[in-house]
Amino acid sequence: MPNRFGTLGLWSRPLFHMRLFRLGILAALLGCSNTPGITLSATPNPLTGDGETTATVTATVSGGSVENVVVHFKTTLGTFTQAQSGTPTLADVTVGADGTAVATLVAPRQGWGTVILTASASVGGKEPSATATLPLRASGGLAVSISFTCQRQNIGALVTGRLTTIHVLCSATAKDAQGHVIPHASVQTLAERESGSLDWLKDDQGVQQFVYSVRPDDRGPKDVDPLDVNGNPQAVCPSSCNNVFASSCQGEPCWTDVTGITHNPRDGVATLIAAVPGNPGAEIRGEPFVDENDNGTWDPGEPFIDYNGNGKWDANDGQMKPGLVWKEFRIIWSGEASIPPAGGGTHQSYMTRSGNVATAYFVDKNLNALAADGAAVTDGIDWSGQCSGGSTISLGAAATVMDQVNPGILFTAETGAISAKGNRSTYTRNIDYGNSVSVALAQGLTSDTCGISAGPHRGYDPGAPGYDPQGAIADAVMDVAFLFP
Ligand SMILES: [Ca+2]
Ligand SMILES: [Ca+2]
Ligand SMILES: [Ca+2]
Repeated sequence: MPNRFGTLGLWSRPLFHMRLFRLGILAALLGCSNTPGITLSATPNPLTGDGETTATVTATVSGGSVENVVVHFKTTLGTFTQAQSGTPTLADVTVGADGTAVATLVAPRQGWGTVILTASASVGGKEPSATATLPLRASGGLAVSISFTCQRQNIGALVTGRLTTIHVLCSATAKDAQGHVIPHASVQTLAERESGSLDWLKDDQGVQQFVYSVRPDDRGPKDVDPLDVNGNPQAVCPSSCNNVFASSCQGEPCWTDVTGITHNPRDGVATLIAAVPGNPGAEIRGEPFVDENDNGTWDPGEPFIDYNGNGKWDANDGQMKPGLVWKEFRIIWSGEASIPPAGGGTHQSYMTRSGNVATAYFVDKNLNALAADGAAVTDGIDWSGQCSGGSTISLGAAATVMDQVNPGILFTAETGAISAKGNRSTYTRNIDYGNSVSVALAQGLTSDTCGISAGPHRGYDPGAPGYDPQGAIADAVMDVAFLFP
């Protein structure tokens, strides 16, 4: 009412003052002489961190008129059902006649630590506030192991001009000391910086499902230095890799573009983490962290979960104590086929012929295999050919089915780490597609030059429950001329 004072005409001011006077009497009758205050409580305590259980958060305002008083709730973890879109950790609730305001907090998917709740309001010209803490507990008990995988391990997140969000279904299963699946386990996730987000979808009979989403403006995995044969990073791509496919190129293959960026397969590898509260002693890897540069240890800037809340990453100290059990999953972000200009390239897709077999090798700018995430056997390489001298060329197949299983980089099944770091052969698997070719020379010719074309068409967004696959691409066609026979 006071902020409307300026809009009142002179005639109404006496009336306004009368109202203030009456309000003052009312406030006095209600005990306005008390200092305005607010108290805060939450129940149940502790709260089960399963992403679904709710806590009732009650603020009680006293010491002044509660009419139209709004309590501002805030939480450090979880979300309020009363929150406005975009600010899930804030909620404004008007107090009732009894002086209380009630907010509903949906638990985070985190089974450890403490939620800190605050409530504040403007009462009787004061701004009282209160804080309450609400411990979280692991849903279904503590784990000794966790598994974590996604349905695809190579997605087209680096395709130039992509306008749609890519979705992939990922799942995590936590098991207890008896080897039983823990239902509704408090599995939380972590992703490499600027490399998409993992959102919990549901508990499917103890399997926690997450949707990994990559928006068009997610920048993607960190540009990392290529590794040498000993697995050590090298700032400059060695000249022995001037042709990345030559045997002289040892270690991780790489090339340097005109802007000075080294392109190597690990530039397209994003790491995702799932973690769950573990039995004392089950944590043996330290606090969960995203090893963006693949050196096996945490480096400044790498995302981590600060389980003990000391503000820094901690390695396992060998002590038997509670901690997080965690697992990473590495997923390749790949782009469109890197097609060489006329004359070829030594770090781009290429084609060879040996006898009557033509083989096309397709890589993206980071030398990674192309994502093939369409419906089963719908991703393929289209082949065609023509001879300049009029000979007849036949291809064994007009289309070759693309590999939808192998992601291109060889990952170790147990740890998800890149297999045999520093070994070139582990970075360039399954990039080749072959086709048999036969040429019937035109009459009078002893040889003929025939062009062979190969071009992939594929889906690069697998989709997830509730999200249709959207990304499809016809890569540029690679044309190479060979002299036959
Ligand atoms: Ca690089
Ligand atoms: Ca690291
Ligand atoms: Ca820490």
